[in-house]
Amino acid sequence: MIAFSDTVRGRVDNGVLLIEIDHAPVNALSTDVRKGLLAAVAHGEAASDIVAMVITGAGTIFIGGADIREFGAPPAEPVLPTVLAAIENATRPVVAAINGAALGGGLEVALAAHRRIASAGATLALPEVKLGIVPGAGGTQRLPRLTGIPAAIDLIATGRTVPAAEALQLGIVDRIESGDLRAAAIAEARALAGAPLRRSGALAVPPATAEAIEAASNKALARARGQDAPREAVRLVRLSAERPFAEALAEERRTFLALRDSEQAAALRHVFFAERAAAKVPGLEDVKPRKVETIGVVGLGLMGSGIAACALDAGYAVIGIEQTEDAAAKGRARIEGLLDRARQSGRIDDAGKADRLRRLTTSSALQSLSAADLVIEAVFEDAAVKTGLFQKLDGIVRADAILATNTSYLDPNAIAAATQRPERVLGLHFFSPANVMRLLEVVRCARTAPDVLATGLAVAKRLRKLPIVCGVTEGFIGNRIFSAYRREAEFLLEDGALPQQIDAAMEAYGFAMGPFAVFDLAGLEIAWARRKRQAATRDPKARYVDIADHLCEAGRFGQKAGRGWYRYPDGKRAVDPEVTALIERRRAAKGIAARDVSDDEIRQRLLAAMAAEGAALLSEGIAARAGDIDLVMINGYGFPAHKGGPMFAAGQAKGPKA
Ligand code: 3H9
Repeated sequence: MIAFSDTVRGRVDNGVLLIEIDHAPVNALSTDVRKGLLAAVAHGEAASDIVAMVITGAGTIFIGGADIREFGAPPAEPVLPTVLAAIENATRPVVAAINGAALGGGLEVALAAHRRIASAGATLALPEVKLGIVPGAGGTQRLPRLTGIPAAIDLIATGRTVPAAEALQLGIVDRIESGDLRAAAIAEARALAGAPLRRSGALAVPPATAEAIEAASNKALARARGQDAPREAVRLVRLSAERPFAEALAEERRTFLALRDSEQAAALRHVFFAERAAAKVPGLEDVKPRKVETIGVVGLGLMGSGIAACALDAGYAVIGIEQTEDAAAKGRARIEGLLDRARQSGRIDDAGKADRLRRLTTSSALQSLSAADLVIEAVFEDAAVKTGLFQKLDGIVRADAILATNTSYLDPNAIAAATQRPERVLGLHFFSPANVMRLLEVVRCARTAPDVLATGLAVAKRLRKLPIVCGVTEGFIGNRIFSAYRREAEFLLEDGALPQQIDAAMEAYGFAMGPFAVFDLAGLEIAWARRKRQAATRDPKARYVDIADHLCEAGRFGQKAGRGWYRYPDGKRAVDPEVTALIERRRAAKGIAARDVSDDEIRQRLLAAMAAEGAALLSEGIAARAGDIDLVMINGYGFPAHKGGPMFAAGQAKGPKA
């Protein structure tokens, strides 16, 4: 065994130097790994007992990419392009044995090798755009030489992951090995010794029509609103056919370094690390979750059927309950509809659908929930209905089964208190559509037991959700911040702005939809009911805007009603002069003279309102970390990820931290 650095070692097998990167947890390309790789290749080129080399990763990951933790500091030598030039220009063959995920710089290492063999379970991606950057070590130049420009644009500008089989089809890998990957790679490397080497950088870019390139760019950029990296990725990939390899590589590197230092990249790195931090809940380190294999879902409306479909996707057995057999049948049909949609989009096949349906039972017999390990309630949002249900469930489910409420606004502590075992109750607040939205607020009630909370998190992870733990407060993290956002947006209306101006300002900031368009989409009636509920306890001196109440009184409940803050002729959002007149009337009634409100003021006030509410949630201990709040707003409310979330953006506004 030869140690090339602390994290890279080698051994010679039948004249082939097997270079192994061993840098837990993901074999990221730290300075030590880059040093070790460079030394290993130099050794492989010089040693007289070696004819070829194989690069592979220890454990289940090939290489998880550049070490993101090093991005805050200037690049340290040797930089990755130097290492990859040494690999590509080696005179002895280098084979990449891709034993698991090859991501970012990790895939770039493989692309610089002369041949790529992947295990059947390997996954490949250049996900740099998700971090606000572009590949910085040849990915934008070597990949199109293997796949052609349209496919390279698709992969690099979206950052999407491809499984080994697709990578083979696209020409990214040369072979899939389902047996002993290392042995196969060593044999192939040896066989290549002395033969002409296929260097990716020396290949001609396969021709593609201008239309195909244009179509791939448009498709990849369709969802990249306001983000710099995807646009730059497209430009760089196109450059591969226009400029000599070395010149385009230099341009790629320049772009990578500039983007690496950008605000968007800092924001997306914050999001990356916030997601990892969110999974770690203080106090739960050594707590074992309970076993969950069967999930009961009570209420199979829009939300409940989405939750059921999601649980079926994750491999759980699901017991769906409705009030009557007829409603249960309708619920089952709704779940089947969701499965059909997944089948039409190619996400599952016929066998997948059949398997899911085998794991689903639906009925009106609450008693059948005695078999459930976890019951999620998704019934009508009414305190008496929910507490009544929990009391019944308490007597039906096993003593160690867990009860979860999906309430958005009611007090889960009160629901828990209605049971004999409040310690087994928690909130699982899904977002609609529940089988699509990644966010899940996991609500720790006053008496929730640690292993019940840990189970909530484990189930969320298996459901492929992003769980954020929060304490009990009306609306939890997301809806409380959203209420503050709504309140400030309405103040802006009274001050002189109009819905369309406010929406346009926030859409220019990066939201897919401005607040008023969102209110219309979600429906105005729930917030109206809430305001009526709170009317008696509202501070009479606090500023209160009643324009939305007038809209509701006029039956303008939003898009479903065809009218809300906007009109919807042919389903398309249009400014309604009646709403403008109403706003003017309400301003006049309060004696407010409308003034010009700039787009900057709109953005600044709305962001500040969100950040202030976030700060309150932190000080009340409802949210544990500012990053958790950012993740909620990004994943549940359309806050642009490349701005890092309201808390991160507020920090930037005050001046980025050193
Ligand atoms: C790049 O490569 C740029 C190049 O083109 C330019 C070169 C010049 N660095 O996600 P997990 C940590 S850009 C540092 O929970 P999983 C992570 O923070 C990079 N640390 O595990 C966590 O640490 P902790 C392109 C990293 O099994 C731990 O590993 N690469 C990195 O669910 C476990 O992470 C990417 O964007 C990293 N690159 O998933 C890949 N990656 O325990 C990003 C992870 O202290 N990574 N960590 O909290 C991933 O997608 C997933 O982590 C992966 C594993 C699929 C690898």
